Amino acid sequence: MAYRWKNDLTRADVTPKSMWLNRRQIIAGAAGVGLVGSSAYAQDALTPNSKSDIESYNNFYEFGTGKEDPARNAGKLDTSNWTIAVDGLVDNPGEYSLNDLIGGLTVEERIYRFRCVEAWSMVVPWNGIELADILDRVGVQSSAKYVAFETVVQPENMIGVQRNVIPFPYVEGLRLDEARHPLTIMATGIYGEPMANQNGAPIRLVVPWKYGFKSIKSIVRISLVDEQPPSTWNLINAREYGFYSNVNPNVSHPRWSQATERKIGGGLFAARQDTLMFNGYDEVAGLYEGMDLATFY
Ligand SMILES: Nc1nc2c(c(=O)[nH]1)N[C@H]1C(S)=C(S)[C@@H](COP(=O)(O)O)O[C@H]1N2
Ligand SMILES: [Mo]
Repeated sequence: MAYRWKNDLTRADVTPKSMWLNRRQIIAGAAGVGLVGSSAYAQDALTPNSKSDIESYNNFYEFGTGKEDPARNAGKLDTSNWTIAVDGLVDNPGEYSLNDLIGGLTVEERIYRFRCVEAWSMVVPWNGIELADILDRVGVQSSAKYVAFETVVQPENMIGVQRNVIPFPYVEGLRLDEARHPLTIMATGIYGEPMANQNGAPIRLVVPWKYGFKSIKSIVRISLVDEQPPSTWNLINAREYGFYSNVNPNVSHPRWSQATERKIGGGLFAARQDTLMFNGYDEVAGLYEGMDLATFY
């Protein structure tokens, strides 16, 4: 399968097929109109960001609203003896240790493009487990339709929680078929090492075709439910942040265009790159057949 990636594959193999084709199209297109510089730009769109980019420019409001705040403050997050409550419509509910939840499951490297709703992006080499494998372990009942997630709250360790910058706990959700899609992972590492606290240690969601805020960090609860669960940014401002939040260059945020993005790490004068439908992961399109993607944003 295209996205059952192994660590010993080449960069071409680890790039999602749609992105690879897309890149060739971009290069061919650029050559056709003589834009020599543009092929370098297309190549850059697929090059993983440095570890230091990924660990120093973050959104994690529990540790403050500035991009440098999480790197400065998340050292206080206590990740020892981490447990994850699994509840709702499951055969095996309970308070799982990390090892009980994911021990023995296949950890893969996934080099994913990551697009924040604020119109910046990165490419991140995650290490993680398909969420579907975890769902199989806990036994999802047939009446379940959505998966809800919740982030840890450690008020004494979280300056953003002390200052009440947004409502906590941070919550997110996916439709069950989105959660089961092979691209959806629970990440535990980056560049082959345990992930830094500011990236959502010890375990966070990664849904590469959706805006970054869907990829909830430092998860302590997974609930299988039959109704669409609340999601933090939708609760804060439903007009600006939908439940689905699929990356879509054609649907502007009320306050800015989503047609292009700035890749972090490119320097002040780097060209913006085009944002792609589903962030380039066209293989998810079938999940939304018959839905008006301008309405279900
Ligand atoms: N718990 C929690 N999860 C969160 C956030 C947050 O503030 N709190 N920010 C989200 C947003 S807006 C983005 S863009 C990504 C950023 O992930 P990164 O810092 O690893 O790049 O995390 C998402 N997950
Ligand atoms: Mo974001």
